[in-house]
Amino acid sequence: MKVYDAASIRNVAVVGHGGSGKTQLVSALLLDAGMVNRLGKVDDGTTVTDYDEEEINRKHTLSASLAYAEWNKSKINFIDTPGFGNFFSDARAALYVSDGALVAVDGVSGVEVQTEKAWEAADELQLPRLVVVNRLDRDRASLDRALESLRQTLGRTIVPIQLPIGEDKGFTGIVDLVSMKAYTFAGDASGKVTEGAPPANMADAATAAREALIEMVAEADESLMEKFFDAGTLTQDELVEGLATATRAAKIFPLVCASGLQNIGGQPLMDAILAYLPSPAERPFTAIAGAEQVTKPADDKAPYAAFVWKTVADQFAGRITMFRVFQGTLKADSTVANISQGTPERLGHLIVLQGKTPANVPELKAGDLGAVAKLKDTRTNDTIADKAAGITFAPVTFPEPVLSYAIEPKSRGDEDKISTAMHRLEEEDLTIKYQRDPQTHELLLAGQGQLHIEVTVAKLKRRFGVEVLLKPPRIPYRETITARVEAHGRHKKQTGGHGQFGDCKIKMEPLPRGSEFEFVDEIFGGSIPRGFIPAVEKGIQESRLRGYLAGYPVVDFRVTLYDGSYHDVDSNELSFKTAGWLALKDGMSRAKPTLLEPIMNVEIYAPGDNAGDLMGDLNGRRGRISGMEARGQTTVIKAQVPMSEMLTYEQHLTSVTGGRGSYHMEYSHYDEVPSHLQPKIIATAKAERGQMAEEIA
Ligand SMILES: Nc1nc2c(ncn2[C@@H]2O[C@H](COP(=O)(O)OP(=O)(O)OP(=O)(O)O)[C@@H](O)[C@H]2O)c(=O)[nH]1
Ligand SMILES: [Mg+2]
Repeated sequence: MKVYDAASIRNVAVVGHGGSGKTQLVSALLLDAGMVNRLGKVDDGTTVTDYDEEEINRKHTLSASLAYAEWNKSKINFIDTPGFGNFFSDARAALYVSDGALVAVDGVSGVEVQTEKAWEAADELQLPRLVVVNRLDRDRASLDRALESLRQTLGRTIVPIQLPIGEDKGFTGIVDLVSMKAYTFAGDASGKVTEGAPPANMADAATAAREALIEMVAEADESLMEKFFDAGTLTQDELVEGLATATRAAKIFPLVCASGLQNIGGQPLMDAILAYLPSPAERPFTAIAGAEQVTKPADDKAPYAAFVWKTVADQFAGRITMFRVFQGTLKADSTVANISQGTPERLGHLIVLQGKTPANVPELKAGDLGAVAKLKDTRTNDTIADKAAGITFAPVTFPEPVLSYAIEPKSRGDEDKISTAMHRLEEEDLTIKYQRDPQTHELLLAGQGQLHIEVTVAKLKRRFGVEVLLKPPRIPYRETITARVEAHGRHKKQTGGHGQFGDCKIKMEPLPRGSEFEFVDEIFGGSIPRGFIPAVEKGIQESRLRGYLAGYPVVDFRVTLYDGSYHDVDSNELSFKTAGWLALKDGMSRAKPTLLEPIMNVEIYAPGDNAGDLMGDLNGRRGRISGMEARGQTTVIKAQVPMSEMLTYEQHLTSVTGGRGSYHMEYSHYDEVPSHLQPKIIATAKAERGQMAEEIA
């Protein structure tokens, strides 16, 4: 495989909502560039980038993957990313190592939840973008409507540089507004393209759209604006240059048209990537040198520095580490330094990936994306760099898990296997957490949502041969108090020789939501010797974390220790710890304890027709609707809903909207559980954990 240098590389993250056709489109582009010789299809499980069995079964990308197209003497590296919210962290990491993004929207639905999330993530990186209105061959697809929803939500600077020839079933090609050429396709998904003049019936529309484009380009640059005012238009060169400059500066976002399934629009799309998105040579990268942020060019002569953006735990090849070389050149069969771990790593074969298929390269130069198998200690987010480079890369932040299930091995004795396998999976997916519940000793698997957990469990089975049962997700309830009380804890034991004696008095009072816990020591005059006060606090802490009503941690309150007594001989730490424990228990019995539950911010996107049904349903789920707006055909509903009511939402939304709705949620705050719902939660928790509470009491 040929080695490319920065100026002839484009790194493009393909992002957008689930089902907007990203994987299918990449598949078409790979055929058009001659990288494969037939059109892989998502529906047949034959695409290059959805190669994982789980992806093939579910027909959704679950993990970012690499592909490349050698096009017009350059190499375009595509990162096909998942559109589902549960897996979005991979898209974020992909954007971080790209110089531009291809944002896909569906020609029928327009902008959806994850389109917006992807756009925001690209904004944070000030990443140049092309927008592709995709699946234009579908019934009711419309560039105008999609454009309206794009401009309404993402900004007025999205501007078509192509118009579709025909719409829905009649979609046969595109008119390029810069060259004013038409590209028509054979209609057999072969990607065979014929260049010609725009159809006569589109002449007016194309001229008008080109003028709008010229105006937009002129507006993005003062000197072009002057020329535009003088001449009333821009020259062809000014247009081409101006558009490229404004796009690279992320001032304008050109829009193109495609159908991945019919393989329409591929060649002009790749031409647009080369023409308008920057190469690594044109987009300096950001790194950290000491305490400062520095911006540096992709110089392949500089000391090497690479960033690991993804790790895959492959069952055959072992660990595969994917990185971007930001500067310098990495050579196969060399030893490099992992700056983050402080260890050397031996590189074997350097590879570039076409989906799962590796091709060896002797070296990878600044700007390129590549991978290496079987590194020992390297993890996602690590910097691999020559010390002389003097830089590291800021890590990509991964979201904390929002949902947690208990898992149980199907066969006894599999627990060790689970934990080995889970640690491998945690390496490749930084958004899951696996741990043992310190209280119930259950194995807990936490992730970004139901689908994410299911996929993780499926991977456990397929790759590591461990089968587990999933138990209903645990809602992380909390307890708190609603009344101020004084309480007393006294521990006294008279045995044969040495006795035990500890005695303390506390005040307990509620604090505002989110304040967790405060301990205040107000002992003056030595009613409890200094040395025993930490023991009292420890007893209270332990007791608080064990909960009172249902075994959930007690939060948002203050304990003030104000009095007590001791015995010269019998008092010791354990006695005072026990006294603290008993005091809290005593106080809890009168402090009117109550349960708190997590409330989620939820955003739902659905066809307007379903809005009424969905709002009614949200009321039933104790949701508070905070906003609703129409965006083209889509309605966006914003609400706050208790987490416990959202566990089955995915299925509900799918069935109401026939699969066209989507939603996104994140943790907002804790709120009191309505009193009529508390007894059931307490009874369930007690049934699970009660025994232990009894033992302690
Ligand atoms: N009619 C039509 N269907 C398409 C087109 N592109 C993709 N599809 C279908 O839409 C579905 C989703 O396509 P994908 O390519 O998997 O979409 P994606 O954006 O990669 O989805 P995620 O991986 O979940 O983010 C599949 O059933 C495809 O066959 C298209 O251009 N036209
Ligand atoms: Mg996909």
